[in-house]
Parts: sequence; structure tokens; C-alpha cells
Amino acid sequence: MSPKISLTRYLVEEQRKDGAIPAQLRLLLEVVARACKSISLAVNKGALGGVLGVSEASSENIQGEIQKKLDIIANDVLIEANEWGGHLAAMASEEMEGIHVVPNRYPQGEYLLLFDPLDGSSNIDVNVSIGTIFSVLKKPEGAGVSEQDFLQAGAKQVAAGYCIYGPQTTLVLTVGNGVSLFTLDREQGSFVLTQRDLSIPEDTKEFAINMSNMRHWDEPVKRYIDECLQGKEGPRGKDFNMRWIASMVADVHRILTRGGVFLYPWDKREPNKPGKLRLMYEANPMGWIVEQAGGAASTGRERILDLQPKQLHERVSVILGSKNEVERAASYFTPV
Ligand code: P6P
Repeated sequence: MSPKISLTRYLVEEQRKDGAIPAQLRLLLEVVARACKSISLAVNKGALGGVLGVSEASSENIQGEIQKKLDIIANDVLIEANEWGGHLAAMASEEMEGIHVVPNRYPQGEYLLLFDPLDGSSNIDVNVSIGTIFSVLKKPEGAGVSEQDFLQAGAKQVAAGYCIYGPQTTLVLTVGNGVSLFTLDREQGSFVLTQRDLSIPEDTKEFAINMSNMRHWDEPVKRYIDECLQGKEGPRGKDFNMRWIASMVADVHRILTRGGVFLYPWDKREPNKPGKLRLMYEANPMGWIVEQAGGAASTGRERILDLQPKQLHERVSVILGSKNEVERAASYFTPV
């Protein structure tokens, strides 16, 4: 039986292979993985740990969403774990308005870490998979660090990943040379490599979208979904299945595993926002992971990773997953 390859061994061997993982980045990824293990333990305790429900003060985050206790716990775990290592200059979180600069008592590093500490919070209290999404950028040259330093296109990411807290706790990671999957071995307390080079099937018969928003969608989205629903008898010539877990990490994980297309498009409920999902903490990391696995990630009109962010918490319309299906969906947006 081949030896178990731990996350540490994988990162060391990748670093040795092509230098894609400089020492500071390797430390960063190991620290984030350890933080995800702590979050997983808190999530798994559920009611026994007194971590369900909304935060004591029913506080709201910058997104205007009521924070769950676990949102705050996960955010605090990630901040505390990453402050002291000397690998980071600053962090940005979906749960915090501004950036968190590494305190002066610690050395500053060359990386920027962005995260959605607990994506899918609405599922926490009903015991459905949730997860942590993270994205790593290099800090631009120059003294100090500011919010402006974070406003880099998704194509500039040097690492991205997520940890899904489901029946298994699984870490999915890319540093730009494909996507690998690590499953938490609770007996050893370490993440073990269980799949390399994930590859998303280019075609699919499964779409993921919140159908209750149909009346709010733009015409191209209505037409695309309608044609999927027509099945064999319609222009697609095949029947489609639908899934919607309302945890992006879980929907994306399914797509990485068996293909599919995920859509959270603009809708007229908030006409001045391009979409619900956040560019920096959700669309960019997930978009890169999907592309690294042979899929595609588009707003419907352009590649997500090419977008130049204008603000830290900006939102974006998302279509991602099986390459041919994303291209097909995007074609409905192109005026004929
Ligand atoms: P809705 C979770 O709040 C999230 O940001 C994503 O994880 C998920 O895909 C989406 O929102 C679910 O949104 O409107 O269906 O609840």
C-alpha cells in the first residue's frame, strides 16, 4: 500500500519540483490548513459546542448579513492563526469591512490572504455542508500595505483553495499546477493527499441555480435555463438534472467531482449590483480552481479572472464549471 502523503510532504515535494511554492507560501498554506482543521472541529461540535445560531449581538457584516456565531469563530481562527508567522502582510475577509494588517509585533511577509471564513452560513443550523474559501496574492513591491494592494485581478493569484466541512473534511488546493484534494485523517490529525490533478468533464447534464429567482433573471439566463428544462425534446437534445445546495463550496465540489455548471447571475432584485457573489473571496478563488481543473469561469460576458477589482467587497455574476457548458451558457449573452 503506497505511503500516505501528507499536505506537508506534498508541499515540500512541489516546492522541490518547480519552485512553485516558495517557503513563505508553503508556510502560509500549512497555517491556513491548520486553521481549517480548527474550524472543522468547531463546526462538527454543532449544538454540543454552543456554536449554532446567530452571533450574540446579532451583528451584521459589511455585506449587511446577520453573522452566525460560526462566521465570527471562523474569522477569528483565521486571523489569529496567520498573524504571527511572518508570511503575510495583511488579510481581507468577507466578514470584515477593512483589511487586517499584521500587527507591528510580528514580522511582515510578502503575501496577502483573502478569505470567506465560512461560506454557506445559512446551512450551518441545518447540518448541511459549509466551507472556508481562500485566495492568496503577492503584495506589490513597496513599503507598507493598503487596501489598494488587494485590488488585483484573479489571474494574479498565487494560490487558491477551499475546505469543505461535510461528511469528510476536504481541502482542495491549487498553486497553478493543477488541483489536488486532501482528506482530513482525524486519527492522525493531518490532511492526506487523496486525489491529484482533478479534471472537470467538459460536458454535463446538471445545472446548479436558485430557481426561485427565475422571475428576476435577465433574458439570456431565462432562455438558457428554459432550454435546459425542455430536455430531450428541446434544442439541447438531452435531459438535465438540477442541484442547488446554497453553499458555493458544496456546489463547486460536486462540479469538480462529476462536472456541472453553477450559475449565480445578475438579477433585478438589486439592479445596481452585478451579482450576489463576492469577486475577491468567492468568484476569483473558485474560478481559478475550476480553470485549473480544465473548466471555465465567466460573468457571462467575460472571464472572471480578467476582471480588475475596483473595491474589496465588489460582487460579480458567476457562471462556472464544465467548459463546454459554460461557453454554451455565455453564448446566450452574446447578441446574435
Ligand atoms: P441563495 C452563501 O450565502 C452564498 O454566498 C453561496 O455560498 C451560495 O452559492 C449562495 O450564497 C446561495 O445564495 O440566494 O441561494 O441563498
